[in-house]
Amino acid sequence: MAEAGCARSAADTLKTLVVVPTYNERENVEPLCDAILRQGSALEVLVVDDNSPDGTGELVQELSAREPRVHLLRREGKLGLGTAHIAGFRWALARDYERVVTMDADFSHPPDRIPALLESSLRNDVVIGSRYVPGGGHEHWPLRRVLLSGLSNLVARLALRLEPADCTGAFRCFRRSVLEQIALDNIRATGYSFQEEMLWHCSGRGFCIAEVPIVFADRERGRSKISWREVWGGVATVLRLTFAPRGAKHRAPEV
Ligand SMILES: Nc1nc2c(ncn2[C@@H]2O[C@H](COP(=O)(O)OP(=O)(O)OP(=O)(O)O)[C@@H](O)[C@H]2O)c(=O)[nH]1
Ligand SMILES: [Mg+2]
Repeated sequence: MAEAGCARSAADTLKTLVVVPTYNERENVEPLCDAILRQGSALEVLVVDDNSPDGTGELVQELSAREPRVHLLRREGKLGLGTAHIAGFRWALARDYERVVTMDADFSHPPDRIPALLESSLRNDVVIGSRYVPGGGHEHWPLRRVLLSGLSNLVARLALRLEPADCTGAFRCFRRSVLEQIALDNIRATGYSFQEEMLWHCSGRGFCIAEVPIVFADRERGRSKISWREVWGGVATVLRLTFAPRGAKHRAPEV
């Protein structure tokens, strides 16, 4: 029988921090924060800005003065996407958030899928917004990006024995307990390959990982920050983890 009455969504009940790393995202950051906050009353945003020369940080500072659900964490320079995520995790763990969602600032990750990630997180420890499950995909992506993403995922799945179909995307939801148990200090990838390394730790610890479909859109405003340096960083991360012991050794320190 269908459920009757008023049901509140997970995005209205689970206190959630959406971590958005930014570097030169002035054109995207304000509409993105608005779009995120519209998805549920329990959502807040933390922008982790690396002193963007285009003034993204100043813009978010003004925004946070008007909107108490928007927060800014400023770092002194471009320290990498992976360390920005870790800084966001630590910021959330120092407060009482139940879930942490991570996403890019350029609207590639559709904000209207945040509620689906959170609903799935009621049953799963880690939820990935996935391009590579039925219903998912990407729009307007140049062939070289399709190939790079496909190859990176294949390598991650084969070499690191990761099960998710999308191991490289940054649109994810973590239960607080996951972030408390992963030894964040042990994560060495500072750039884009942080995504594979984080998943490797989650999988090694036996967390339940699910995927919900998303359609990834190519950025319309601002410029890409991906570089060959990130590609080689990814190769180095995969090689390092392929020969690293998995699981128990990566337990978080006892507190
Ligand atoms: N704080 C911080 N954010 C970063 C850094 N590098 C990239 N970002 C952000 O990370 C997200 C992903 O970067 P993108 O340039 O969109 O990378 P991408 O999605 O692989 O590339 P495109 O598909 O071309 O957009 C964006 O929100 C960037 O602003 C960094 O060093 N520090
Ligand atoms: Mg992007």
